[in-house]
Parts: sequence; structure tokens; C-alpha cells
Amino acid sequence: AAVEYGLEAPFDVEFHDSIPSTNARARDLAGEGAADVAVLADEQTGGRGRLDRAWSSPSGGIWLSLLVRPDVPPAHAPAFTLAAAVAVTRAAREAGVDARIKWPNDVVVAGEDAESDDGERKLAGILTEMEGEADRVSWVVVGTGINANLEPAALPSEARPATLLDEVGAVDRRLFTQRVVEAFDELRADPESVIQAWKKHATTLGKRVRVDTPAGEVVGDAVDIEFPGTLVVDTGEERVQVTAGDCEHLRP
Ligand code: BT5
Repeated sequence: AAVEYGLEAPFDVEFHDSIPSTNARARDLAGEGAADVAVLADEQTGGRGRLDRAWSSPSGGIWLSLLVRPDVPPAHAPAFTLAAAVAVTRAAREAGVDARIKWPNDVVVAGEDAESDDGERKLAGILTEMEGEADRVSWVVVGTGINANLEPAALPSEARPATLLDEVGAVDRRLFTQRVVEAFDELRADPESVIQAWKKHATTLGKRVRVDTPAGEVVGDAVDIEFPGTLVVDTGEERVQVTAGDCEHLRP
């Protein structure tokens, strides 16, 4: 079923009932010179996560890609992932969900045992893609997948998914998306403010973590986050700055 989105400015909206991937569509639009477009779909048939993983996107979710052309160097792109995570977390908390941010790109709902990630379930994930020169990005596409009006059973169980439907009942997807886009728009105007906002809702800080990074595994205490989205892990011997990777919360 199609949904009337009609988002308010500053993003033009392109809505699809079904599309392979809103990120792929936003990248095409970037190639055509577009800016400040929100691509939305009710269903994606080829949704992607990081490292080309599949992202399950049945009808009823909020599959959203924001195409922006910020005046920043490519190294600042992680701040946009963080901004989207904060935006989704705020909207979910307003809707009554105890959402928190798991570094770097997950919005999760806490489980019974809030001290470890046992039972933490993934409500949303973010995939940021970009193109640009050394000193300035040409475009950034911030893809955000939010499990909205879906049953968790419609998603892969090994992914331990959470959905808004299951947590608080069906949401008005147009309004929810509007809140996410507004918050993102506010945060992107001041990327350095994102870090403070992120810390407020982070579940990773203070936890013992194992991070699988391109340079190897880092195990220690997640002690801080630094602009543009670097996780600082205290291994007991040194403080390691991790810019990318998959993070697992360990029991203390
Ligand atoms: C992400 O990747 O979490 C980024 C997901 C981005 C999706 C959006 S939807 C709109 C836009 N268009 C796209 O094509 N993509 C973006 P990653 O951290 O790599 O997590 C991927 C893993 O999450 C998978 O390997 C599964 O285990 C799990 N997963 C797949 N679908 C899920 C879902 N709907 N909910 C929760 N977990 C899921």
C-alpha cells in the first residue's frame, strides 16, 4: 500500500511503492546533479547494508535515503551517519520506544538485561555512501532503514530485529519520517553538535566491546566518541581510535 508522504521542505520527496534500493536511486539522482532529495519506498527488493550485506525491506517499513551536498571533506562523512542515528532515535523515543544508539550505525531497543547487549534488538540501520575529492564531498547519501509497521517475524530472526509495530503499535509513517528528516536537517547544520546529541542516547559508551575493524580486532572499554564518529576504546594498555567496524557489546 502506498503512503502519502508529502514531507515539508527542505527535502523534495520521491516515493516508490517498490524499488530495488532507495540508496541506489539516490546515487543515480546524485549523478544527475540533484540535491536535498528524500527517496522513500514502501518496499525494497534489493536493500543493502554495509559491506554489501542484504537489508530486509518488506512492505510497511520506512526505507529512506537522503541525498545531501554538504561543504565538508570526505573524512567528515561519518558525522552524517551519527546524525541520522540521533534523528531516528529521537523520533522513536517520542513515539514511546526506549531506543538507543549502538556504535556506529544501529538504533537498538534495549533488552531485559540493559547492562549487556543480551537481548538488544535492532530497530534501524544506516548506510552512508559518498563520492568526492580529497577536500570536499560531491554528495552524501544517508540511507536509513527503520522497521516501522512490520512484524518482527517478517524479518530474519538471526538479525534480532525490533519493530515499531511490535514495540508501540503502528505509527503514522509520514509523521515519523517528517520528524526524522527535521531532526537530521537540524543536526546537519552543525555537525559538531552531533557528537553531544549522540552521547546522550548512546548505549555503547561505558560498555566492554569487541570491535571487528579492517585493521583487526579491538577489545576493551568504549570510553568516548570523537568527531566525526571515532570510537575510543581503552584496551587496558592503550586508547585505540576506531573509525569503522562492527561492534559487539560484551558482558562486563
Ligand atoms: C545496516 O547495515 O544496518 C545499514 C542498513 C541500511 C538500510 C537502508 S534502507 C534505505 C537504504 N537503502 C538501502 O539499500 N539501504 C539503506 P549493517 O550494519 O551491515 O547491518 C546489516 C545486517 O543487519 C544484516 O546482515 C542482517 O543481519 C541485519 N538485518 C537485515 N535486515 C534487517 C532489518 N530489517 N532489521 C534489522 N536487522 C536487519
